[in-house]
Amino acid sequence: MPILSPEDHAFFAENGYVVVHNAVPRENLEAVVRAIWEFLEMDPDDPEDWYRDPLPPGGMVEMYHHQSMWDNRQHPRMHQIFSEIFHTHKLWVSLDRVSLKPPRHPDHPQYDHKGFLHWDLDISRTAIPFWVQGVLYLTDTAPDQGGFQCIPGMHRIMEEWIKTPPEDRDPRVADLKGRTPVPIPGKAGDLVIWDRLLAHGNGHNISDRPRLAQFITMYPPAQESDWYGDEALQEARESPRQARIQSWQERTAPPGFPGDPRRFEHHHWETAELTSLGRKLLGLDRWEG
Ligand SMILES: O=C(O)CCC(=O)C(=O)O
Repeated sequence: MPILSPEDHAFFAENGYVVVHNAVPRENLEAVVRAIWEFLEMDPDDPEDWYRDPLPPGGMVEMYHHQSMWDNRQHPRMHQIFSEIFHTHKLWVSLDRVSLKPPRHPDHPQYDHKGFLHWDLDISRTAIPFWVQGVLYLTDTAPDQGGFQCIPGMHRIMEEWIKTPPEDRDPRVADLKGRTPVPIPGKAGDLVIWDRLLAHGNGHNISDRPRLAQFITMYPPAQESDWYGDEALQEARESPRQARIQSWQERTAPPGFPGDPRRFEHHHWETAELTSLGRKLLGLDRWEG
């Protein structure tokens, strides 16, 4: 039975994003949350401990391969959701990070990240193939909690917008004139999938709780360069598949990601166990046909 309804597909076409509830079980979410605190070597119960290295001000956490993250990537429901978006089950999963965006704190102005909007591609490019990004909410996320935000529907006007660039436009930074970002609140377990043509980012956390999320997307393996970008793929040109496998096995950053200078995952954790689906989503086993 399909997970996405005809209404979900219509909403996605109209707005450029869709929210899918209960993408994975609650215990999976809790396991990633525990791993994030362990990785950061911070006390989840002591907010005074959240504003220091290795957490960068924007809250992007350079952790890629904990077993709990892989359990979400290889969860059959997660795979089915992306299969319905791409109309094929032969997909690879992104090796992406997690986010912990703490609430603003008067003593730590450098962590008062106001939020942003961008695209993860150079939108001055033409003929951009369909591709999506995704974020899994690990905890309930209120509109003021620094979670995902976007300009709904902007993907529909991008073709025209790209054709008429002002001289000074940075091709990855959204021109906000007359456009207001909309925060997308959600429950723990919600998966937001968005068309990459949508200007998106995350907001200002003015609540009293941290925002926690895992970035996950899937894509047909032939679209690998859409994930890494041409430059990073160049590094892995010899074999993008081998680069993925090595990143998983060694618990190191995939090509194109900054990585963690402490190499915490490599030193403290085991290589994640993969199911037969997980092996295919990584590229360790090939999809038939
Ligand atoms: O934090 C978010 O939800 C959005 C992050 C983002 O902009 C991205 O993954 O490209």
